[in-house]
Amino acid sequence: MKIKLGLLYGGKSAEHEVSLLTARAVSQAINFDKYEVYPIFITKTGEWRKGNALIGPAETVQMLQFGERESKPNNIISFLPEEVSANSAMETKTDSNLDVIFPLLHGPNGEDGTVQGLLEVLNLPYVGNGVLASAAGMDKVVMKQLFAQAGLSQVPYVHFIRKEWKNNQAALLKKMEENLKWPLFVKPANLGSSVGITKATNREELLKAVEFAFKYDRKIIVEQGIVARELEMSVLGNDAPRCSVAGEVLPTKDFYDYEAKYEDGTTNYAIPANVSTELLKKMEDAAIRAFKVLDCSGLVRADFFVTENEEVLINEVNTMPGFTPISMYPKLWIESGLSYSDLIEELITLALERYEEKQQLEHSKDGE
Ligand code: G1L
Repeated sequence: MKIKLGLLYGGKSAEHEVSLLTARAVSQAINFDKYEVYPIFITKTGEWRKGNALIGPAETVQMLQFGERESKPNNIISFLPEEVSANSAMETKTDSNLDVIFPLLHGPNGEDGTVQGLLEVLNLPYVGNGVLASAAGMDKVVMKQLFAQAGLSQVPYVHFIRKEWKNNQAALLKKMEENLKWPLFVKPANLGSSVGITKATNREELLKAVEFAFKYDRKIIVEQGIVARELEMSVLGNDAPRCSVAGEVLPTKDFYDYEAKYEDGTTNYAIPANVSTELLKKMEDAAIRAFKVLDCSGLVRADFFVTENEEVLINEVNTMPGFTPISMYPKLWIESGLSYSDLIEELITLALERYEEKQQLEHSKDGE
């Protein structure tokens, strides 16, 4: 029998379209001899629409954006495996149940651990990071604090919430000006993409940048800008993760911003990056440490700054990186000898392995 795979995509976030394009790409790379693929489309207004099994790869995103009439009722309960909704003594999986979910969602309603939490409650295996890693990886401040704990080097930063800014603005400005060197990068703590980010080269710009970032989050982070190369590495696995070759982001703009990243296509990459064996080794060590301290599973893309004297600073990790065949994460694996299809296959296997292992755990004393 074929494995029933649910492709979960769309969603309320700004990256609805990216998600659709990614779902199309994944559908085109999946082995239909092995998997029966069920599309689960979340509309921009947040309605869930489960379609019939795809008969083959989706040629267009329109094929994945079915309307109300072509889909089953949008009821999350209909996603409940029967052993949860009915009787725990029943057979574990029935025909109507999905065996594994591939979530392709970004932003506050999919990348921050909430969708992963839903899938946990439903007791459904799913691809990629779990609740903890997804949530921790979405908050730049939490992530940095964990990285520091793991002994990873980072750029100096200051963080605060709106209330602290309101009450202690002078003290916070003093702290920033004393501890950080210009230019500064002001960012909302909680966003996956680059919205709300501004560069500030003096106090006046800093004040504006802080106000701007507070439009997007109640918590912000101010990082010291540095002159450095931007290198990235893909990590794949569960308990024994491994690293791809390194890639380098060669920005043509002032900094790697939202437009450069998603819209104008001006960013250039070097894959593989031109790096020494020692530098590669330092990056691999840091990428694995970051993966472990965030308790990642499946995958993570680790982003670094590398200074002139080859000091490796971790910038962030992305628990749901861009995932079309031309995105950095898959490209680094393709360059490392793992095709896009094989990468997808491995991620699904890792999801099932993690689920099986978790099922073996006891939930009470002596398994009562
Ligand atoms: F399921 C995986 F493999 F973990 C996974 C899920 C989602 C990898 C990458 C992504 N990425 C995205 O969903 C997106 C950033 C393309 C969404 Cl807009």
